[in-house]
Amino acid sequence: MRRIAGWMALNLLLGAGSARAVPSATNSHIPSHILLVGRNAGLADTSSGAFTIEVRDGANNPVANSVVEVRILNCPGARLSSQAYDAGSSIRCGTAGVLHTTNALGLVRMTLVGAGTAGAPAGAGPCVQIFASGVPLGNATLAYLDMDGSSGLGSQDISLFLTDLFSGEDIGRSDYDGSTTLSANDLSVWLTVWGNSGSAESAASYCP
Ligand SMILES: [Ca+2]
Repeated sequence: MRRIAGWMALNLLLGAGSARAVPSATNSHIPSHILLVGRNAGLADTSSGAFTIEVRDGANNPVANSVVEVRILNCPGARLSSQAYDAGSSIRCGTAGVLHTTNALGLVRMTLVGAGTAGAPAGAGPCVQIFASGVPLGNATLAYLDMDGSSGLGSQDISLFLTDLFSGEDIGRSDYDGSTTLSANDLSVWLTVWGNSGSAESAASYCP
């Protein structure tokens, strides 16, 4: 009996050890492109913006209870909602980060609520930084459906998008399909979300 109790204690210790496993960027999976979305009925527009991150360690085992942070600090003109509007996610305004803890399978499903800033300088490239337990997992590009950050998706947003589209530059915030170039397909992505009444509301407030 004592021996069985000893084995159980050992297994508990081993289990606790694996929970503290170090995430591996090589074995983890992150999206290459993320859409920054608005809200519907007061909640994150998951239909347009949800993505999954899978955190695995060096032995390719899932890392449970790992805090994933998706930061948009380096994305030109991007504003992060000061509330997550997404169950299980929280906001760290200091790093413009959205936090979510992995489940037993090492998975998180997240949606980033926020917007652009009308008149902000343009940029391109993988400006989003993704971490798990403080370990950098990689970067992703980010496009903003709600370009002006007010009144959900509307005429000013499409006007700002068209300005980007006709600029001749491949501006990241308008690259909705994540192809790294701006084209009619990006317009199609925006119109599809708008046509389905997606992201009909902007965030109520943004990180300072
Ligand atoms: Ca808007």
